Amino acid sequence: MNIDSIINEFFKDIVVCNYKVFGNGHINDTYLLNIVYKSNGIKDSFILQRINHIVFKDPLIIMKNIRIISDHIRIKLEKNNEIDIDRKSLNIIKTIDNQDIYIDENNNYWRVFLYIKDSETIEFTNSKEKLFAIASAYGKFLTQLSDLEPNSVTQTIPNFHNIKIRFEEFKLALSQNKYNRKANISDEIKFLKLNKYEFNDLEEKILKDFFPIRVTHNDTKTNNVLLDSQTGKGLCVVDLDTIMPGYSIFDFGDLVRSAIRNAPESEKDLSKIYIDLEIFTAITKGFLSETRNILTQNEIDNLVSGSIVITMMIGMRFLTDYLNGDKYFKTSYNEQNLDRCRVQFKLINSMQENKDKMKEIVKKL
Ligand code: GN1
Ligand code: MG
Repeated sequence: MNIDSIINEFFKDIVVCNYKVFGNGHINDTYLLNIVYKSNGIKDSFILQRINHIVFKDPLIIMKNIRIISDHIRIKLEKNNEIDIDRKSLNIIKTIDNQDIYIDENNNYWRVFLYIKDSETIEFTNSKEKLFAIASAYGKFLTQLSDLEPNSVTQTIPNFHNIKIRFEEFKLALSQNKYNRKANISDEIKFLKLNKYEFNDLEEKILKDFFPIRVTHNDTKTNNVLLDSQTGKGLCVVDLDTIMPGYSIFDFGDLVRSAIRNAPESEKDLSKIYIDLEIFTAITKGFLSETRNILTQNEIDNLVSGSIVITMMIGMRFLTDYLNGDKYFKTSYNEQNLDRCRVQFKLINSMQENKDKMKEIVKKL
C-alpha cells in the first residue's frame, strides 16, 4: 500500500506532504496529512482514511449518508448565523477526478476530510466540564437530525444494534469455538445467562414500536466528538460511518458506556471500573440540555436501561470477536477483546447497583 500514490489521487501541485497514523478507531485506518501547495506555499492538514470494507460492505453508501448529514447540519448552522461553520461540520475533499472516494488497485477505499484545526478528542477523562461538552455535542447532533426522515439515510451495517441478532452471533461463535477460547470465558458466559433479562424488556419494547426511529449516530464514544482546544466547547461530531435509522436511548447509552469509565476500554484493573454518579449527572445534563424538546417520555424513561443494554451488547460483541479470533476489532495484544468485554461487564454490574439512583438523576434533570 503506497500512501503517497493515494495522496496524489486527491491533491495535485503539492511540494511537501507528510503523514502519520492518527486516532484510536478500532475499524478504519486513519492518517493525518500535512500538505504545502506548490503554487502559493499555503499549508493545510487533512484526514485520510482507508475504509474497512469488510465491516462496511458498501463504502459508497457511507459517503452518501455523510453528505446528506453534513449538508443538513451545514444548512442549519448557516440559518442560525453561526460562525466557524467549517469547523462544525465535516468537509469531504474530492479526488482529482471529482469523486468522494478513491478505489485503489487492491480494491481499498480511500477518502479525505478537511482536518479541523485547534481541536482535541478525549479517550477518557474525569473532567465533568469536558464530558458535559461531549454529551451536549451528541445531544445537539441528535436534535439537528431530528427533522430528517429516518429513511433518508441508508443502513450501513444491517442489524447493528439488533439485540437478538447480536445474541445469535455470540451463540454461534460459542458453538463453533474456532480458536478454543471457550474455556477462558466461563465467567462471562455465566454473566450473560444471569443478565439476559436486561435484554428482554427492551427487546419487547422495541418490537412494540415503543420508541421513535430517528437518524442516530450509533457510535457515540467520547473520542468521536471534537472539542475546541481553546474553549473546551463541542465543535463537531465525527465518525459518521454508522449513521443509520436507530434509537436515541442507545446513543445516550453508548456515550455513558464510554464516558463513565475513567480508564482505557480494555483496562485490566477492574477495580477502576465503576459508575461515578457525579459524572453520570454531568453527561445526562449535557445530553438533555440539547434534546429536551425532541425526546419522548418513553425515551427519557428508558435512558438508563438503554445504557445497560448497549453496554451489554458491545461487551458481547467484544466477546464474540474474541471467540472468532479477533477478526473484527483491531487489537494490540492477544486477550484484548476479552479485557474489553470484562470492562463492559464490570460497568454493567456497577450500573445495576446504581440503577435507581441513575433513574432518579434522569428524572430530576
Ligand atoms: C468501533 O471505530 P470505532 O472504534 O469508533 C465499533 C463500535 C464499537 C466501538 C467500541 C463500525 O468503533 O460499534 O462500539 O468500536 N464500530 C463499528 O469501542 O463496529
Ligand atoms: Mg467508529
